Amino acid sequence: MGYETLNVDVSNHVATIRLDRPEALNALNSKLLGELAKAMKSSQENEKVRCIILTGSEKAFAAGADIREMHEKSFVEVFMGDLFGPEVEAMLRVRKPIIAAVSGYALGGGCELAMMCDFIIAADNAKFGQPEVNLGVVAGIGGTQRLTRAVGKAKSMDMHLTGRFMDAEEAERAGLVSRVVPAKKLMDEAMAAATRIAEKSMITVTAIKEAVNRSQEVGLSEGLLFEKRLFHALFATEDQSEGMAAFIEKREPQFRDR
Ligand code: CO8
Repeated sequence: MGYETLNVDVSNHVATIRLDRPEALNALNSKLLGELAKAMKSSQENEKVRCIILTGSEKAFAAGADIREMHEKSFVEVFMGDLFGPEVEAMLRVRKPIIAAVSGYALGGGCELAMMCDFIIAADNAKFGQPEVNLGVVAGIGGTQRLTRAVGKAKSMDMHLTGRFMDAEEAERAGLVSRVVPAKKLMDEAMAAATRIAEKSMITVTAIKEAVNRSQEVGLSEGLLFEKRLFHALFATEDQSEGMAAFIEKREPQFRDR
């Protein structure tokens, strides 16, 4: 499928979705978000795809929601039109792992989009921020909630209230990103991680994504019960028998998603 604002490539069981609006630093307009929702849905449905990488350009992952497109909208338009609601829902419906490979600016909706992915690998030139305060608004697609869960209340308040940017090193220290790599190696590192995930059992990978995401929604005892039930349930799969047999026989496992 051809897109105007994205490039999508599928190779080695990995779909790489690249945001491509260089003239606006990949600002998220309705066209781009609509296409992203479609690309995510088709990656979910494509049996060849076992992991997804979401990335932007070297200068910008995404510099936020498109301010030019938003600035004249009224409350009634955005509220009744549920601005970006369906597109965000589409992202969150993806059950395959999504890695955000972030280089340059990830601001506002860009930072929020990266946080909707399962983990973030940052280039050493990455800059994260929630500068909506400068525009007279608050984050709208998860910033106040996901950033706070990721880095804690103090730093999240600091970021949202001052609108300052956080560099990659601070983002790693704070727990927003899982690793920082040299900008030139970003896509190689992201692809290596995605390929490694793609080799695992999709059943196990899907269960892990569900369990870790559950930890963000429920209390500890509910989360622990959910995890234990999944652990027990995986004993019904051939991939569990294969994984454990391969360890004992000192060989690589051959997972078959069964
Ligand atoms: N929207 C529209 N256009 C943008 C955006 C944006 N968010 N960011 C950059 N651009 C455009 C610029 O207007 C400029 O276009 P032009 O050349 O035609 O003037 C081009 O991209 C290049 O930008 P700059 O010249 O500004 O580049 P600099 O390197 O000088 O600066 C910055 C880069 C620091 C990233 C700067 O562009 C900037 O501050 N951008 C805005 C960042 C921002 O405020 N983001 C938050 C937006 S609000 C938001 O994301 C809310 C999300 C929730 C929505 C939920 C709805 C329910």
